[in-house]
Parts: sequence; structure tokens; C-alpha cells
Amino acid sequence: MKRISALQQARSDYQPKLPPALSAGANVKASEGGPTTPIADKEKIQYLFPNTYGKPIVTFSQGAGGTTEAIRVGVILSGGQAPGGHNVIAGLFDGLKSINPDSKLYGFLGGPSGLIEDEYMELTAEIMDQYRNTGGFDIIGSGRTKLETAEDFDKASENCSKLGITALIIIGGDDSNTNACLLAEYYKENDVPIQVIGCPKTIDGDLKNEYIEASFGFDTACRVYSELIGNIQRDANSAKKYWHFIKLMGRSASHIALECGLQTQANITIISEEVEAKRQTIDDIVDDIVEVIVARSETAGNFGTVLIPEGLIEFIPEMKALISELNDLLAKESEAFQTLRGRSEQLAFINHHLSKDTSYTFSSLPATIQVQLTMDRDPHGNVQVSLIETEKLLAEMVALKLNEMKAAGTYNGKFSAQTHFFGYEGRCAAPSNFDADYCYSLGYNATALVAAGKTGYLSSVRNMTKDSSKWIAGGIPITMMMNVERRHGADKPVIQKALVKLDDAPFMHLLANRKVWAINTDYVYPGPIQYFGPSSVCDLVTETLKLEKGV
Ligand code: FBP
Repeated sequence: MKRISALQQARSDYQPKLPPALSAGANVKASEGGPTTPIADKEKIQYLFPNTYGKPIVTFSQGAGGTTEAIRVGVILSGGQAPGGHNVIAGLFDGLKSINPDSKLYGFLGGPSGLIEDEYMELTAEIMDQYRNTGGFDIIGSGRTKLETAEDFDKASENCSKLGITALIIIGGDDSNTNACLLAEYYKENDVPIQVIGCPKTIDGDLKNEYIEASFGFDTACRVYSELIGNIQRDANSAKKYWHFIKLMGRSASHIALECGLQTQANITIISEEVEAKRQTIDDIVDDIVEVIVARSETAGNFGTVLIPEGLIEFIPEMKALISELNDLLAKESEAFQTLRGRSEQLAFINHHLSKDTSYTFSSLPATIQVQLTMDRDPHGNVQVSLIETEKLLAEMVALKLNEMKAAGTYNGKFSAQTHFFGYEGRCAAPSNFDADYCYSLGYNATALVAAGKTGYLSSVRNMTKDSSKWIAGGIPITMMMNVERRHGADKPVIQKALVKLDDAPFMHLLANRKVWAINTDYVYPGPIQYFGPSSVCDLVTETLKLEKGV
């Protein structure tokens, strides 16, 4: 028999909590509000989604209302891993069986490509039981292929109809759920009898709004990173000899860095959205860090922590311009670029093609960062920010500046840096109670949306800062979260990405405490996620959500 850890064994018995509406099964009563409108670009969205536009918000309550027929549902995991994905699938499975024990759940393998290439497995009770409350997406795998063309949509419906599937659940982030909505619209328009429901996933925390309180996985990932940051801070405060530069995942938004900063009270937490708003340069950021290091060297000592959001580089205006030119250049000249021999030829080629300003920015960067900026793009032609070692760049630039100050007699401390990148460490952690409960509820709730005949909706469970007896289950029409954005030279309807808002409570709380946390050593050590024990340590909610909800 396959060996599993003692924790996994014990944790498999955990029964996730559900909103009261779903406690007697997924065949529930649906109440509908009035017609809805998108957050912006009303006419364009209405034009592009004539069949799924303006649908009402759905709220569930106990009592039968949907179908009791056996349903066949397909599920896809899309994009980066996030803790709790297996529980979404467990919730789907249990919800479907509660509607009718003959219902079936099929998992398409390796993400959206599995649906197009007809690679799937039926998820049985025996398989499901091995994955309850575990981290990872390995039950069926995930991928970043996009479902976006009519050809993909037709292939998908062909493969679904072979299995008798009448509903697809897409577990993904803002882009995958945008595509879920396009798919729902296409099937409605072409009378294809397949419903499409999305579930909000991403550790990055940037798929949220008034109705989607959080994307799943954010809670657990931030707790894992905060545990590690807390451990580093204990070490720093014990040895008093290192400054730790810690980069934290989050492709674009800085929610993870902000949450970890709030949980651990690190000395410096950089927020990309603030850097952009203040139009800061790299030198400005370095100066800010240096100021704190110098001040602490005179009081607390020569140690501290700096949290750096993964996406920072793209929010620094000068770097944004450089990256955008590089993306275009590497897309246009990819053939010529591939024929160049060696790094020095490639760097010379790039410098030659860049505009004057961006070429200056490029030349001022250390060689390692220049190379990282020109590495392979992601499938959308964007630079892969997780591969750019911003933490090393900043540590190097800070060291240079401090050396200059030492020579000028304006700094007397000792500076020694350690760099870290936390990302993959947290994406597949065993879900916290929050994510285990939230994910199971999202999946179970998705089956209720299917039973209620909905399509083009995102599964929504709200009021998560309250006791589970107060959680609200329902569905939000995806078109309601959309606007039109310029993407790769064309106007596209997309779910609006939620960046850190500089006038919202979580950032304001950081701002109010920033100076004190910088100079003092007011570290908080969150420790590991607790799965067993008092509710006060097991049933936590992120600082972000608490501050957003004012609790
Ligand atoms: P999703 O938005 O798909 O959830 O993925 C987010 C993320 O974890 C980012 O934080 C990170 O930049 C990226 O994935 C890394 O991608 P990959 O897994 O392809 O290396």
C-alpha cells in the first residue's frame, strides 16, 4: 500500500464545513435578484455576451428546487496550483451524489488541454477519498493551455457529449474564468446543452470583488510563507547579522506580500501598486530600503527583513517600458534572436534595437538580470516574472549604495544579505481549515448551480469571516465582473484583475504601522498552520479579509 504521512492520514477524516443552505444536499432553492450590469463597458459586454449578459445574482436556501436527475459533470483545473483544489473536486463529487447517487464526475487531465484532447478519468469514491483535504492538483493535473477559439469550444463539446456530460466546472483564475464565460456564451448561442460554471482559484488573491471575497489558496499559501518569514525573523533577531530579502509569489498584484507583511510585521514590505502610483524608480526603492537599514544600524542592529512582491519589476515605470519593448522585440525578431551566438551577441542585439531611454535602463542593470529579462516568454508572450531575481537585484544595489555611504563616512553599520524566493513552497500545501472549508463549499455549491440550470456563473460563498452558520451560498454572473481591456494590441472582455487598492483597509493598516515596524523589531511569528486544536488557532481568516470586512 502507498505510504502516506501521519498528518495526511489523520487529516483525511476532516469533514469540511458547509453553508447552511447546502447542509442537506445540493438540491436547493434558488432566489434571484434583479438584472446585473458589468463593472464597466456595459454596451460592449452586452454586445459580446447577448445570451449570458445581465443574469441575476443567485442565492441559495434550504429546500428542494433543482433537478433530481442523475447529472454527468466534467471538471478542469486550470493554471497554477493553489491549496484546496482537491476539496473543490470533493465538494463537487459529494454535491453531485447528494442530487442523485447515479451522477458521475469526470476529470479532464492536465488542464484545459485534456478537454480538447479527450484525456479524462472518471472520479470514483475510492479515488476521491485519497485526496480529501490534501494540497496539490495531482488528482487530475493542471495546465495553462487556453480554451479560447471556436475550434477548441467545438472539440470540447464533442468530447463532453461522448461522455454524456452536460456541465463543465472550470477551476481557475481571472483568465480561465473569462474563458469559462466565453464558453458558456458560445454554447448558449449554438444551443449546445452544456452548462459552464467557474470556481475562483489563485494563490495570488487577485480574483475577488464585492461578491467573491477571496480566491481559494490565498489563505494557505500566505500562512506557509508567513510561517517561513517568521522563522527567518527569529533567526535574524537571534544572530543579528543578516538582512533577508524575501521575494514572494504573486504574478502581478501584491496581495501576498501585503498579507505576509501584516501577518509578520516585517521591517519593510514593498507594494508594487504603491511603487507605480508614486512613479518610483529602482533607485528610489533602493534609497527607501537604505534609509531603514541605516536607521536600524544605529538602534536595533544590522539585521532585518524586506518583503518583495514577485511582480514588482513590472510596476516600476522605467522597467515596465523596458519589458514592454523587450516583449515586442522578442516576439517580432524571435528568429533573428535565436540565430545569435552566445549571450554577449544577444545582449548587443537587444541594446541596438531598444529605444534610447530603455536601452539606458537595460544597460544599468546587472548582467544576470539582463539575461533573465530576455529569457523565454510565457505562452502569452509575457516575461516570466518568477524567474527574475528581483530580491538579488535589490540586495546587490543596496550593498553598492551602502558601500558608497561607508566610503563617504555616512554609514557605520555592517551589511550582509541573504536572499529567498517563496512561491512553489506554498502552492500545494495541505489546505488550512479556511481553504478546506471554502473549497469544499465552492465545489458543492457549483453542483447546486448546475442543478439550478445556471451557466456563465462563478460559484460564490460569502460571509467567510463569520461562523459557518452565516455563510451565504450562491452564484455570480461572470459578465458582472467584466470590463474591456487592451490585451496584446486588441480590446478584450476580461474579468477585472483585483490589484491592491491603496485606499483600502489592508494597505492603510500597513501604511499606519510602516514606520514603527521598520525601526522597531516588532516581529510576529505565526508558526505553522494548525489543523488540530482550538478553533482560535485552527479557524483563522487572513488579515486582509478581516481588515476588508472591518472585523
Ligand atoms: P495562477 O494565476 O494561475 O493561479 O498562478 C499564479 C502563480 O502561482 C503566480 O503567483 C506565479 O507567478 C505563477 O503562477 C508561476 O507560474 P508557473 O507555475 O507556470 O511557474
